[in-house]
Amino acid sequence: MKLYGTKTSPYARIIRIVIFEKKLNDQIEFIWTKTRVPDDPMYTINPSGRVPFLLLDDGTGIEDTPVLVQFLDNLKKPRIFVHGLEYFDFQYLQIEAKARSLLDGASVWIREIRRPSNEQSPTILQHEQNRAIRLTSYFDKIVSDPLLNGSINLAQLYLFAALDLERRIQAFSWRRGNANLTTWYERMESQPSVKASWQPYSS
Ligand SMILES: N[C@@H](CCC(=O)N[C@@H](CS)C(=O)NCC(=O)O)C(=O)O
Repeated sequence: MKLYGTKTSPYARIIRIVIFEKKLNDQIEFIWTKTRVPDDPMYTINPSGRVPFLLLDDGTGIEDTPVLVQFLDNLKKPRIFVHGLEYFDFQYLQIEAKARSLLDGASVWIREIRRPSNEQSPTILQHEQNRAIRLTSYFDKIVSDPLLNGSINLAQLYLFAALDLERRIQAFSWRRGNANLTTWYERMESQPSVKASWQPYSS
């Protein structure tokens, strides 16, 4: 199996963490790729062109972070991500949804920053910055919740991957005023799977 991702994709980072958590790294080759390439031959097997994308040995493929987490977790037992929590625990589901909102919003923010400056929308930049401020402040208040500190789950990974985008968005200075979140992020950063999944953006 091959996992296609870019070094800058926070979603690909999440799947890399999952692969290291599940100790599947000897079965899955990481392929660093480029997205948004016109006429990319990959579009025949991955029509959306999005990463992370897992190419299976039978030539078919899987995309989308939550689907990939379920697939990989099911591939090798015991399951550590899929254990019922995500189906029935609405408190957990809400935390996961808000963490995903932070990541999705920050991803829109980066896309806007990366456009030529005369094409950037100040309205979108401001909107995403405001959303990120509200959500990081929310998470600072609830980050001691056992769901964000117990056994690893997708909510924690969405939140971590979103906060990690401070490396790419200068204005995303979420640490200021969010001491609890800062401590939480630093603990996550020191986890072996999180460390193993790290890539510098430049190389
Ligand atoms: N919903 C998807 C989002 C993945 C996504 O947006 N990936 C970005 C990179 S961070 C991408 O592939 N962009 C390329 C494009 O839009 O063509 C997931 O959860 O995996």
